[in-house]
Amino acid sequence: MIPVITAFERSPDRGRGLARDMRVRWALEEVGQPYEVRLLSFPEMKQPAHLALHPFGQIPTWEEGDLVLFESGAIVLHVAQHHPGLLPDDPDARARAIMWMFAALGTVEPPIVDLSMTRLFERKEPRYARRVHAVETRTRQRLTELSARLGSAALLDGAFSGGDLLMVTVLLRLEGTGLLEEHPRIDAYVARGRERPAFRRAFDAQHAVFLDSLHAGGPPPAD
Ligand SMILES: N[C@@H](CCC(=O)N[C@@H](CS)C(=O)NCC(=O)O)C(=O)O
Repeated sequence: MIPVITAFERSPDRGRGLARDMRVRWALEEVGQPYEVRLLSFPEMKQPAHLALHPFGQIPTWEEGDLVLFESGAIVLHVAQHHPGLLPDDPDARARAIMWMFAALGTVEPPIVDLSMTRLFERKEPRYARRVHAVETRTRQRLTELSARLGSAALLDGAFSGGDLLMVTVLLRLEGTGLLEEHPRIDAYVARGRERPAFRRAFDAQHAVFLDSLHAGGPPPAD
């Protein structure tokens, strides 16, 4: 059965691959599984039909027969558990790969999302500069710690895993901020992720949605 995922009809990131359907698309491309995409407008995401799938009215979701999932991390883990390619067979290595998936979403993503939301929505607030500085400091700390752990390794723990996939998608949000460049090892790590053919296929697929949205009625609001 071909799963159906949801994604923005008009992504606010203008096709930069930062919306969370990107990580699900990438996981499916890594394991070679076909999928379909149902595009949603913002109003549609808040309608009862979508809220029945996703209690918070967000994307992505996953529909596969009777199974409905939300939360991109849970969806990527589901893909990884059902298809070879994203989790090692060795039980200890598998547990560590899942640990890195949680670390990406639970420990590294929060300050990064906080930083981009602050820049997006608080620019006119009186304490904007102080707030950005504080969130950048927290982000830098995580990057310093991650870089120390990565060391000279190409990947987080041996072979490419769902942990790397989620970590790279989380770090991608920092492109253009200058923070990645402060950590050449992490910068190179993200570049290695971007160079994977499966990443490129997933990126192109979501970018095509952005290009279609331009043809359909003008660009979405800039982020
Ligand atoms: N923790 C959730 C976050 C989902 C999320 O924030 N999705 C965004 C797009 S990347 C969204 O739907 N935003 C619109 C909204 O919250 O109304 C996940 O990883 O799936």
